Amino acid sequence: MNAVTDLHPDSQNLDLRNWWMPFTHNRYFKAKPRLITKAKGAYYELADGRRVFDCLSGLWCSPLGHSHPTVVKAVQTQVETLDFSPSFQMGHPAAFALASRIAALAGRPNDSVFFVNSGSEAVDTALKIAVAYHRLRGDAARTRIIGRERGYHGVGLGGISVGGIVANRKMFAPLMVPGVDHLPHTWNPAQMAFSKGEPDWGAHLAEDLERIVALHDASTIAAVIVEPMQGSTGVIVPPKGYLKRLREICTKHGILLIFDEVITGFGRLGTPFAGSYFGVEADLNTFAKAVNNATVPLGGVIVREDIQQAFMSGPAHAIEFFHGYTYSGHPLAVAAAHATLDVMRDEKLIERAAALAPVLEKAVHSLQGEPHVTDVRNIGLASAIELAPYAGQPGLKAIKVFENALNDGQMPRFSGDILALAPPFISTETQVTDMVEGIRRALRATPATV
Ligand code: PXG
Repeated sequence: MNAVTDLHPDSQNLDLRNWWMPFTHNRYFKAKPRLITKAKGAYYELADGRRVFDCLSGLWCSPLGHSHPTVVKAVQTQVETLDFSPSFQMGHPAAFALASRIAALAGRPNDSVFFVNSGSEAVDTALKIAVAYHRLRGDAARTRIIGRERGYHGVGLGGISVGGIVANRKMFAPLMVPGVDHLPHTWNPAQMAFSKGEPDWGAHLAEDLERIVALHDASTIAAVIVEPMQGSTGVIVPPKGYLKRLREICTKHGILLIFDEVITGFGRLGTPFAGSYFGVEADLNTFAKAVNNATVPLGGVIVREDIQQAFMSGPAHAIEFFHGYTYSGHPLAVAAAHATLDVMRDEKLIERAAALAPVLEKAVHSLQGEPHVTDVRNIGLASAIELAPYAGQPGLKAIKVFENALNDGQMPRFSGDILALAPPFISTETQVTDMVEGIRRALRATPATV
């Protein structure tokens, strides 16, 4: 029996049947369970006691590493002080302070922040705000939304409609939001394989938005939503000038631009948000994950001041936006966010992510030429390695490499035949280079055929 198949000492007694696991090969997993029992700093501890390096910062969400004492203390104190506070017609001070803090960090101190509990909710909230905004301004025909192929915007009905991953869409086609078009994705291996950072080729792909506008007329289009860097489908980095061009076309036609910053928000590119990295400002920005180091679910939407003001026209006693969640601005999530932002500021972690980015770039691109590797992509403290699939068995190669990596003390993310590496901001340079060496060994240990 190898180490992966026998990770839990009590696996005989643990009943794995009832938890239907999300985005997981449930049958494969339950035959070969991989159980995590603890986490501290940049490492997870598996049920057999082995420590593995957290190569994706959880699921892109734990840049401080795990159980940072400042965050732990903040949540402990909060649960004893105010464990829950209704946010419909009541409010608690820390949530207001957090909204101000996030707006300031985004360099948009007058903007509003709407709190939700996940990236999926943030996306659906942003789409609602965009469509309602146009209607409130008397532009009610602006209802179409433009997403992008290979986009991931969570699993809400809005998010899968604008998203561009066929497996997430095809089963649910009758439930999807009507009136959605998709821009082409920007990954073209013939033009950009093994590019470092932003590829030189591909800015012209933004012109496809003009084609969609010409097809439907700008007067029918509410918003364009894109991830500044496509995370889930394997760190697809925007070509130089692409996002700027999207911004120009949106502005020209009165279309709102939504950046889904669920992965890029709070430092992943070495800047607070991707907008500042690319020098392109969106009208609405979604966020989640790293905002509070994922200690308690939290997400949100940053809303440009005048967009929010468009909602403020009825009588003052009337609700302006019929939307919200029981847990919007949950005190524990908010406390974890304040603590996370304190740590990011005090330990200069966003600067550290920026400083580690070239270390990751150099290390991960040294995998060019290793077995199976057909592309390496990177930006900020994020990277992906594309593998040649086993003939007729898509996805299996990455599972094999992942299993070898886990046995080597590294826990990368695999999805399809892509591995993603986006280590915590607290990582040392050595941990980053060791991570890549572990992946190299895992690639070499993986057979060419099965
Ligand atoms: N938007 C973007 C850009 C995301 O990356 C979501 C929305 C949805 O967030 P929630 O909190 O509803 O899951 C995401 C989530 C991966 C991976 O391995 C990525 C995500 C989630 C889980 C795994 O790339 N992104």
